[in-house]
Amino acid sequence: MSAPPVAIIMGSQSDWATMIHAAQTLDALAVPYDARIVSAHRTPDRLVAFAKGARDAGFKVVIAGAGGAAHLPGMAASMTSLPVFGVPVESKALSGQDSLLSIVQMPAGVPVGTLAIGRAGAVNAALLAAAVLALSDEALAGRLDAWRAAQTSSVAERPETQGP
Ligand code: RP5
Repeated sequence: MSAPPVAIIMGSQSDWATMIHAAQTLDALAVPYDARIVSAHRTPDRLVAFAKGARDAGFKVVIAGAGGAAHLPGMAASMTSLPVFGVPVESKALSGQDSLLSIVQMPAGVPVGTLAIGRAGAVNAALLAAAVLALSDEALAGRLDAWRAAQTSSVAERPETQGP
């Protein structure tokens, strides 16, 4: 059986609080995905097996979230030609600056599309993954347009006063 189009991989269970926002965004767009814990440091063999087999498994796009010394997106990208979007998870020690810098500065030849730190990056990684899939899926392109239109219509013209 073919894998769903999107793989969401993350370095730790603790990353799920961030990466669930990618999953929920894909849910909203009716894009199937598989979410897995794949650590570059703690489960390197699992990473190699996943990344080397991802295309043959049927995945089309990989979203990889990790924090701290965040090697997961880059190492995954080194072993697959699928598009890889990296999400820097906000770390406790350095607020995700370490994650961002670990992911973003890839050497020429091994691309990782790096998103913002934290929830915004996870949501946008899912939207980018959907946009890639929508290149060959008219129905999904329509759902993406509808998602954007709903976002636009949810923005009030003027701010409401809050609090006492
Ligand atoms: C990274 O180390 C993970 O991606 C996670 O963001 C970070 C901390 O992991 P835990 O110690 O919470 O498992 O590999």
